[in-house]
Amino acid sequence: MPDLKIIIGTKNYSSWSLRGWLAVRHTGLPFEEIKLALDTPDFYKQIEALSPTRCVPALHHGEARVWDSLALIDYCARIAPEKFWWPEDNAAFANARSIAAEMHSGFLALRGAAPMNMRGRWTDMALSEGVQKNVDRIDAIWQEARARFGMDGDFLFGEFGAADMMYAPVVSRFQTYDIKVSDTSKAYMDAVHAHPYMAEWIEETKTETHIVPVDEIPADAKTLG
Ligand SMILES: N[C@@H](CCC(=O)N[C@@H](CS)C(=O)NCC(=O)O)C(=O)O
Repeated sequence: MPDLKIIIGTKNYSSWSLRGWLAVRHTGLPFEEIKLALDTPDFYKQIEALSPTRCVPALHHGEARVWDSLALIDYCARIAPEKFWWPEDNAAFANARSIAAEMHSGFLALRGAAPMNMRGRWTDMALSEGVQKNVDRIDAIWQEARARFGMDGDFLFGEFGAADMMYAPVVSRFQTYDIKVSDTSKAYMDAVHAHPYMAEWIEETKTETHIVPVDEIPADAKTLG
């Protein structure tokens, strides 16, 4: 039984879980995965003993307990320091850490109006002013990182790392709701979508049958936000 254990929610919907899971997967270490059906009585019964915030993701590693996606990324970077997480260069690190924090605490309009729903597909959506502002800011973040720091690879800071983990669920949302972005961002989204860890996660969403009604917008919805 691996020493490392991650607790996550339903993969189709649990955006914070995806961030934490990508981090654990990126360590290259063996890990056990406990998946709880998000937003069900069973979830709340089981999560009590596993996470002090009653939220996923959470990570157990021996005596260590980690809750919250960003803390989990930091913890994984500590136990697998040989992998790429944050860029070395000072200006690049400042940018990477800032955009990760910005994702963690911001983009409330987008997060509220466009739940992660990997199996869902909507097209021709009109965006509210708040959602459009979030989209424009994210598009600018991705373009800037790719242009200034991403020249050695396909990801924000070249290699796949912590900042990409934080933005992976946004890539999925933009695909689900057919949100228009610049060509640079489109190419970045394709790279994230094709990343082997992401492909593994997406594959499993196809076999999940659990529906979270609050994360399903109406099939005929024409506006986000
Ligand atoms: N800030 C937390 C957010 C965690 C979070 O809200 N997780 C959701 C699932 S994606 C959850 O556990 N929802 C159940 C609940 O809030 O009761 C993080 O970064 O991990």
